[in-house]
Amino acid sequence: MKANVISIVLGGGRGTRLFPLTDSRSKPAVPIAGKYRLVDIPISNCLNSGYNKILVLTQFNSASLNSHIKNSYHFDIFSKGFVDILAAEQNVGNENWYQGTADAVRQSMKHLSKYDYDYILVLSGDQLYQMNFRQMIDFHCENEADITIATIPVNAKDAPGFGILKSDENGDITSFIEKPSPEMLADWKSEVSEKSHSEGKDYLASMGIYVFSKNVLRTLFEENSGDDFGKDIIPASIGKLKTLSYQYEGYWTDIGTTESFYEANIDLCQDFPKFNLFSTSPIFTRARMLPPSKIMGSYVSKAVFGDGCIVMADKIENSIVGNRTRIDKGSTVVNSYIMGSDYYQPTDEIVKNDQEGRPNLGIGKYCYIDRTIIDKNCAIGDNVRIIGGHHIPDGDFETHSIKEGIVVLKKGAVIPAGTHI
Ligand code: ADQ
Ligand code: ADP
Repeated sequence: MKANVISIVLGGGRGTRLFPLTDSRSKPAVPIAGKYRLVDIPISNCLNSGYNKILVLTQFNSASLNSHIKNSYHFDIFSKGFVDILAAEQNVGNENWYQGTADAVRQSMKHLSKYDYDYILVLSGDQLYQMNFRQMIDFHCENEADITIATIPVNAKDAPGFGILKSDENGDITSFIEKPSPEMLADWKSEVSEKSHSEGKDYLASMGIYVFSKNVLRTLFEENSGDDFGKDIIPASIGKLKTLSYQYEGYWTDIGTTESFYEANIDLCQDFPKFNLFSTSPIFTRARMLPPSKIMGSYVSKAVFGDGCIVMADKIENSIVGNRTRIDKGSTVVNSYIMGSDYYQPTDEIVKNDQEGRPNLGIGKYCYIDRTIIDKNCAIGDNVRIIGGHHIPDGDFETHSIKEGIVVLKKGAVIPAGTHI
């Protein structure tokens, strides 16, 4: 029998690691892969697993998140399904923003009381993976666990960025350290398969995906005032509650920083991306009724296009071109992620801008764009060169930021003709 589950997507703290993409929107609303939003990933995993009661917790309730959720996820009235947003600032002052992952869930418990559920599935909002949660929940129920943590083998370089654990042959977690230093891991041994050991993945990491039995979580919150699952709640449960490791072997990556976000997007353009967009388990998003993309005279290789694009560029390579992107003739876009535009400019506006020398939405003529993320609704004039790379130092400017060699044009930025970045 299918367990009665409510899913909670942790939609993000202040999202500073993704700034400036999170400057005017909450993290779950950040566009990925040319036509989706970050939040579509955990929501699609839930829906594909058969769980359709979903709450998204976010620090601020941006208009784009609201409209995306409202317009994307409609349920049959008989299904009892929903995707609702709970924003921290709706009920408390700014200083009472969710203090951490556990605090976010703790503050939402009063809203949960109106729903019927036996298990809570807690998910991160900034991970790219396809996972059937049904198998994890069944594992939790069959083993009568109090808490089940999804885990994945990682290597020594990545281990300090995660919660690292040891488990016994039954999957019982016997110790857990949140973000251990390399010294702490010196003589650490996790239970991983021979295959994982042979790939150098000797440490078992928490994926930040948890199943709690309903009353267990209530009691934990009553007895523990900690704000974080990884730092406080999980370590306090080891040895006291039946806390199991559910090992996952598929592709999973954290996309919480500008660099990991960029890499995950560009990987989608490769011959065999680690994350399969073309899978039988669909990623749901808003149905936009846009026309197909039109490409004229361009050399295109390893490129992923959203809908409704008009492209006359010379060359597009190793790049994602998001919905409604317009790229004029003579331009080259390589190793870049263009998020696209929210609307088309009317023709008379385009003509007027051309006459008065103002850039139009999209990318003008004879531009060269490399290693750049272009947020939505940017207008880039003719002969603009934007070339990212590790040669340029980090910085924050009016129209763009530079992080780890990746140039990020801010939403709605207007880049005059001839600009070089
Ligand atoms: P981190 O990913 O570092 O470690 P954290 O940054 O706290 O943990 O975020 C987990 C998720 O919750 C992210 O989606 C984040 O955006 C969101 N989040 C953070 N603070 C929030 C808040 N105040 N309100 C709402 N959402 C918030 C965690 C675990 C580790 C584990 C890694 C796996 O603590 O043990 O290894 O996830 O990525
Ligand atoms: P996406 O989900 O990719 O952002 P949408 O189809 O949701 O695309 O459209 C984005 C939003 O842009 C819509 O809410 C739409 O109302 C808004 N929009 C439409 N025209 C304009 C405009 N001229 N200026 C700014 N926003 C606009």
